[in-house]
Amino acid sequence: MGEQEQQAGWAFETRAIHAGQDPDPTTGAVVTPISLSTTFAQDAVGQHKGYEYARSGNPTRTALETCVASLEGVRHGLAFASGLAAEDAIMRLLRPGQRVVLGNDAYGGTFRLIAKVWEPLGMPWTAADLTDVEALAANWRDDTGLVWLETPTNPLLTCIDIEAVAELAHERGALVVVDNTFATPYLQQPAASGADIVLHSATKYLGGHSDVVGGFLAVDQDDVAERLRFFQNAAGGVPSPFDCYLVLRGVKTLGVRMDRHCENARAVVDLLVGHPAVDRVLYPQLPDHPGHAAAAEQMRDFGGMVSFTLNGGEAVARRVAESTTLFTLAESLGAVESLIEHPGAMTHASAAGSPLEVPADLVRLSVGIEHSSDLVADLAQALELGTQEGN
Ligand code: P1T
Repeated sequence: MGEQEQQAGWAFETRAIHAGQDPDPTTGAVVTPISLSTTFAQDAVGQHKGYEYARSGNPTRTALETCVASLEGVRHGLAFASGLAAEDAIMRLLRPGQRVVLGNDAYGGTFRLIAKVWEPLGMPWTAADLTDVEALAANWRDDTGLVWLETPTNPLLTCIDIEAVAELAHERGALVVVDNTFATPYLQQPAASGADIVLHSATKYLGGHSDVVGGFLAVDQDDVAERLRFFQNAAGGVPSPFDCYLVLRGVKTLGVRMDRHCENARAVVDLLVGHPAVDRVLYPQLPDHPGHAAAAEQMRDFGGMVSFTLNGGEAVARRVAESTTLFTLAESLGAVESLIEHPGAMTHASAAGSPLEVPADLVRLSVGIEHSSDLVADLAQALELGTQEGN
């Protein structure tokens, strides 16, 4: 059995630790070395050991690309300097005149890239409710080149039926991008449901420790991967070897971290549901949540992100976000420590006035892996404080 076939037979947790990460053949080092060389010796002109120049590829990046591609169940992995650098490479697949259909809830920076950088260059875009595939079909425009969805979405955590969207998009000749940042490949593997390109902000759960910015694309089709790899090298938005090492280290514990994130999120949801200060709780496990059925079908568990709206409106939402002590008021998500934020004024401020604008009374939690009782107590006192001060 070849090495790749053997690795493909391993379970997720085993591949996270071993795929692409054999002991170093020269020293036996068990941990993948951080290979800092920017250039590689050639035996004769054009004769090399697989590496020429570090923007085009370096051994630490190869280890990361091999590992995460294996976790997503595809043949090709491409690491980038940030999630947005990865997204920018995707947009380069389009020709002027080709349209992007973007889900009507998505990270503010993704909206900004598509609407403020690429639309002026000639790529039109429209926002769509991708939970309604019939409406998507009815409103389909022939110039559509890409359907771009997050599931669960940021920050409303709506879940989209990837298979249904992919079937329609492929019938009509468009590619499907699934941003898998919130779910991670541990909870959901979009390529198996028909996604052509699986996207990550590796800054989040893959890295997992709030100490590295990175992006990742996982692709099965050779021709799509080849074009993206050309853009990765030609435009040069690549991560450093140290960044690759940090993401690779994070990925080793992805499964155990995600189990705890999900468990802690449930404890937080239990506090929020029925709390007098809380209006709506947005979490895919809740039976009345938009896309709950899709989430139950395509995800192993429901993730570590929880959003909610407050009865007292924006002022109370801001005060609650400012009243926690253990949850840190900060942008970003997906790391071991718990974070709280006000998307309308923070991560999604760039979407104000657009179809992707988020509710002003919304608070988003990235539930970390601290002990759940401490998290619940912190949030309970913040809800108390946030509402009291409003009186
Ligand atoms: O920050 P960067 O690594 O460039 O990734 C962008 C990105 C892409 N996709 C999703 C779903 C994201 O959430 C992000 C970044 N999001 C935040 C910083 C945030 O706090 O929501």
